[in-house]
Amino acid sequence: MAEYVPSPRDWVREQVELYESSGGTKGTTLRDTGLPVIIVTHTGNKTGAIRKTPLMRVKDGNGYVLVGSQGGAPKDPVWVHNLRANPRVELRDETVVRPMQVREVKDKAERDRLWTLAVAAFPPYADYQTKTARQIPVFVAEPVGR
Ligand code: F42
Repeated sequence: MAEYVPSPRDWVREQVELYESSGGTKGTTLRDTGLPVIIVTHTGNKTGAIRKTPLMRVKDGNGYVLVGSQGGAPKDPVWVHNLRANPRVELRDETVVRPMQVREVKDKAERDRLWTLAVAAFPPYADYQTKTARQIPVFVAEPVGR
């Protein structure tokens, strides 16, 4: 079994701890926005360690849209590289935890549709895109059988 290595950022690590230790009943929203958050458990592409990343919840049917915005920072978040290398993840949405397969969305029409959904769920994503020269990566996570 790989080891779980928590985020070095205090607020992120603390959100993951509260979310998971409460079984998905506490710490499930982003600070004062009240908007829902999911937890994606994935594998480090260099260390093989278990990583847990909170992201905004953007639903598309049975699937979820994962947006690598990192507040409009100049570089993609590290978890984006992890998902590209290891697309099998576990996704927690409040009390429900499911294995999922992740795929990066490259097709322009599909990305445009999902981006619109993402901005509707979390409007600051639009501002984050204007802050950075990179195109913010978008993934879909879809449930897989156990
Ligand atoms: N970030 C987003 O990008 N989008 C969101 O919608 C979002 C929502 C959100 C909601 C609540 C919340 O608490 C946080 C939220 N965040 C959101 C922030 C998100 O959880 C991440 O913290 C952020 O995107 C930064 O991701 P990151 O993977 O760059 O995290 C850094 C701080 C980090 O953990 N770095 C690790 C470290 O130790 O420095 C690296 C961990 C890692 O995966 N290492 C790899 C490995 O192999 O283990 C190797 C790394 C490599 O070099 O390739």
